[in-house]
Amino acid sequence: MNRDTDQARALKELFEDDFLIGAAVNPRTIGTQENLLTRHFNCITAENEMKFINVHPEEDRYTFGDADRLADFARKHGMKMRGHTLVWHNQTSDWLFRSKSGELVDKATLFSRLKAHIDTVVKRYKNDIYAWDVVNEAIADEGESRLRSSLWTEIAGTEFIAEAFRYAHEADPNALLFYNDYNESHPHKRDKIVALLRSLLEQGVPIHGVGLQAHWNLYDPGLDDIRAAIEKYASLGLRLQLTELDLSLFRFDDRRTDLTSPPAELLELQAERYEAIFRLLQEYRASIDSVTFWGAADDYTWLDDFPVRGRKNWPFLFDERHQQKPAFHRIAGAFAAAD
Ligand code: HAH
Repeated sequence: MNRDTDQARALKELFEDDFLIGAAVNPRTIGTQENLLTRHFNCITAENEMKFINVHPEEDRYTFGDADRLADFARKHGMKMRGHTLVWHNQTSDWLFRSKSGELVDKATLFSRLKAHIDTVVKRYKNDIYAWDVVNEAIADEGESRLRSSLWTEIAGTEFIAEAFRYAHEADPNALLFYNDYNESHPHKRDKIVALLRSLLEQGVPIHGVGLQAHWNLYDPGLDDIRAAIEKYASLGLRLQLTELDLSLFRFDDRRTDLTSPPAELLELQAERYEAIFRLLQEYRASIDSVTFWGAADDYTWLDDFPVRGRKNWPFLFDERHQQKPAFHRIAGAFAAAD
């Protein structure tokens, strides 16, 4: 087997018959990671630059500079682009929910503002973006109530979800529209997500797929839970995409912040788990259209500050110098043999 960096096949080529391979990017990483991104990936997502607060800080002011730069990068390199995200409880401008005097607005006002936002953003990128995360993380993690409490539910109950999909579909009838969430493979939350999706489909809401964020770690979730989740979502007739894949070396609440390089035995576990995950994803390639990582290489990951601030993490297939890690070699070995 050829393990030479330059001659190894690109990730996007290993899976060209299966799914797109994406990476989240930002204005800095399209520079610092340009070679890696263009060699191994055929799709990008803006990490933050298309979120509500980034593009629409005031009612009468849109700020598209950074988002445009990322869309230009995709176009220049012939990469596809996913849009992230139109409705979320985080990183959303407070003005959206309030009148000039600071009171919460009524449902009709919220919906007309939401429609204007979605219309402007989705139309602007209709030639660049083929799939949108229309609603992000609306389901509650714990407990029996289905939806997460937020200003959205406080003002508009459950209806904002269906409305957002309708507005997005009107703005770009060609875009594929996704509901996106994390802890998507944990049975309790999974079943609530399935119930939401089923009810949207029953109402005739234009929804085409479910985004499995896939913020996973070496231990959790189990492969059986990932498989069961894929089967349940796929059984609804929806398309599946992994939208934010990363494999943390730590359990979620591990507080250790002393590591400055990744222990070899953890990189080996990570390699085994990445191989097992990609084997599973390939089994379900008929339902899965794309696998996007929430970054590209270990020099930059949101996990360095989440959920434990200052806990350096190494979640990807490429290291801090953009060299292939044991996990990349495992995948390359496992999937090159197949052709
Ligand atoms: C995601 N939340 C968001 O979708 C993305 O926009 C952001 O840049 C990073 C991660 C994930 C998340 C989680 O895994 C656990 C708790 C809260 C949020």
